[in-house]
Amino acid sequence: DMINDTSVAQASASIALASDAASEAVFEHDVVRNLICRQARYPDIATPQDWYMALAYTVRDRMLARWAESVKNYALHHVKVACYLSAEFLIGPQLGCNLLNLGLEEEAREAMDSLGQDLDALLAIEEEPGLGNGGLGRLAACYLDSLASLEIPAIGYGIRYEFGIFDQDIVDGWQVERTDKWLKMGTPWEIIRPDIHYYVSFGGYTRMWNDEQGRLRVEWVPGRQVKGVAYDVPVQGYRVNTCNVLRLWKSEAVESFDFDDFNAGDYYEAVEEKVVSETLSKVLYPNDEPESGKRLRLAQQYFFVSCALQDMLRLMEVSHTPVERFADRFAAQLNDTHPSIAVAELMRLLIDERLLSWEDAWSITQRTFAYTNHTLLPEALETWSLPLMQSMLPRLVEIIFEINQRFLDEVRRALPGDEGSVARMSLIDEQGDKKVRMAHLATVGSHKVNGVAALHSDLLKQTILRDFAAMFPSRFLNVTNGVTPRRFIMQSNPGLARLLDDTLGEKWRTDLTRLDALADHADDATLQEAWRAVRRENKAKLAARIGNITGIAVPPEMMFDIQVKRIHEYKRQHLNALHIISLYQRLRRDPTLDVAPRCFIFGGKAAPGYDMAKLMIRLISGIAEVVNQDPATRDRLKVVFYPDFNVKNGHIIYPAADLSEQISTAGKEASGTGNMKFMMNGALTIGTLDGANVEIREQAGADNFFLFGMTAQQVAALQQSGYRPGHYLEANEALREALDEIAQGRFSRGDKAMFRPLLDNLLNADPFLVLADFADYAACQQRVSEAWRDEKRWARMSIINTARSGAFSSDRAIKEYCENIWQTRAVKIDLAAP
Ligand code: Z16
Repeated sequence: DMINDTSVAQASASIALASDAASEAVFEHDVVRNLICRQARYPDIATPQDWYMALAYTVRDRMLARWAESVKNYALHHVKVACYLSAEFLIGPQLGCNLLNLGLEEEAREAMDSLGQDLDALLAIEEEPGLGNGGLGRLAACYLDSLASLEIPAIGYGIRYEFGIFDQDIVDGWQVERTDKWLKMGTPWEIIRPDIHYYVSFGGYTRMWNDEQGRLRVEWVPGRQVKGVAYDVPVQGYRVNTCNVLRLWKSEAVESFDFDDFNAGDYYEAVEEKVVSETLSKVLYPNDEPESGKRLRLAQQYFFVSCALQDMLRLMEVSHTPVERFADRFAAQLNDTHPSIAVAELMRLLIDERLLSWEDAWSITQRTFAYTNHTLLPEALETWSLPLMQSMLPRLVEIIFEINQRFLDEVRRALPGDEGSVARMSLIDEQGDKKVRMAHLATVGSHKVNGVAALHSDLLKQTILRDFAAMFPSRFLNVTNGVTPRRFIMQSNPGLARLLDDTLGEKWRTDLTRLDALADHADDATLQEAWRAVRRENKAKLAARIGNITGIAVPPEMMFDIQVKRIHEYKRQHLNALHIISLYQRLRRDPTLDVAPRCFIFGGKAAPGYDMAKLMIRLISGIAEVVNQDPATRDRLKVVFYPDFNVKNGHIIYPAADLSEQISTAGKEASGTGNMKFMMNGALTIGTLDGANVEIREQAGADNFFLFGMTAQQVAALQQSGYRPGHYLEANEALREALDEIAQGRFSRGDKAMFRPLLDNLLNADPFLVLADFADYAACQQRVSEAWRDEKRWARMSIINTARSGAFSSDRAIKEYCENIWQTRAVKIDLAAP
């Protein structure tokens, strides 16, 4: 059982608290010790990378002591643990936020200083683990940060991709992908646990047999097995002792499986088996919507989910808890449908391996799982071809059929004779090639289903899950997304954080709603001056970085108008681009035109197979190329495509924005989270009534938000009645001119064919109503320009935006998940005094 020896507890506490006790000298000593004992380097010849590693290990040691205490407490007190199952965790660089959360930043800075090293230079070396595509993966990382900071026992379960999201280069204006080799220098942030591993089966067949007790049993005889090994990343809470874990699974070959090949001397076949097994966790799929029919993707999903559930069952065993109590000890959140095969896998583990009855297993399963939906776009709803799933996961398909049969019986009892509802709600889409509908599996197997913003949750109930919402109204709820203020204010905008401390005291740091008090000072001239100074410095930093990377000189006095997010038609970067062209044309025509000097900054990756998105990047680059060098406009208009937008680059971009572009077609962006990061940092938003923009506007007040565009209802109505983009073109000369200049090859070095697919799409189909919203967007941008001229008014609006951003802390979101879905509570971790 638990070793509770006081000397062990004291040793642990003294490791954790070493810095508190003897401060900087001990810290410095530990860095040097790690440099020698971990990097095998002595200071005179150590490279910056060596110093980075030595520092990272020094910080890690302090977290691991807290981690051990946290785990011990969770086991000792049999607490309920929140498990966040996600195919993506976009955690970003670790050193800076761990220093911040441990409160060690100043100490580290001084220690490194005395060792002749600049902390900021070392922070800049870190390769971020890009284990996610965008919003969904970053959300999972923010939630882990909040869970630890709120002292909630939690585990994140995911995949340790060897290659994360690709690095983006821009070559001749086009996106070029490079493999993300984030592990090439090793990473200090993972603990390999060779002893924590599980086997995952694929292929083969099932058979029935009678066991010694005469019970009918099902055996899955797999075609092959893969081993999953745990790689743990510690997740430190902010200024608390709680340190949770992100447990990522790496796939490995199962030795026993190639034994026969080895004996037969077929070395190559044995090695091939190993290679195939290891490809499972090799690379992240770089799409924000599913690619149909990708066997490897389904294998990845099942792989990590099975490892996670087996791990949870093992944790029950080591704490001597009967499996019947599973749902009292774990809440498991399904981050989109990517892990939704978990519903069937937990049933399999409980029935086939733990011998529970169907009814008991189903009760546990439904009480354990809850499902978060992140999109309504039909092309983004995950389905798997039934034959594919049958060949890879034969036992799981049997279980899915049984779940479906019992569920549809229930539907038929509730809605006698309504076979339309039965067909719509079935877990299997029977039209054409049969498919398993993963959102239906997740919904049926969960006790709660949530959308990620108020509007999105409403639309979810009115559209794709309508039948389910009618049948199980109490299952549905909203949890608006949030982002962590640790990373997105304190770490990335230290100037603002200091100003907030000076103005409000430090309470906002653990309760972001305290920012509200700032609104009382929004007109205070001294605060406004200090506010502007912070912003000026942030903008100068970004401008310098842009100069270094792109060679474009950006005057920091310009308004920084920024759109950073994945490139997608529904996010409408091309609407922004069309407005820039139109502005450019007006400026050329009338050089005295009185508009605010602006720098339009874009960033974001396009899925490698998404040609239209790649063309949108090329268009932005083409506009930049023309506009930036035109003597007629270059003092008043700049356009930048910032390459390789990722978490790390976000740190420098969000704090430098004056205007945040949130211009998706209403009803299409589930929530957005970049919108929240911009708002916290004092940017004003120009946006549609979409996703969390609606709530951002409610919080900021309509006067402090630039609203334009059709509502979700109007969008649906227009598309119902037959949308004709040509109608809007005829009515708007500026729009015609902008599109015409693209067609003439002005932004493609004379090539009139380059942007043809984009133009044809807008002129003939325009599925995201770019043309319909153009006029209102341009008019709204005019209002933005006018507001910018009044410095005091702008500063006031900026301050109010930060002041009202407290609701968008991920702490608020996590409290709602705990209260309304997980039923988990905080557990304080105390360290014994040394
Ligand atoms: C993703 O990042 C999102 C949805 C999705 O289906 C797949 C991926 Cl990879 C995003 C939403 O588009 C965004 O609106 C939302 O804020 C984010 O998920 C987190 O909920």
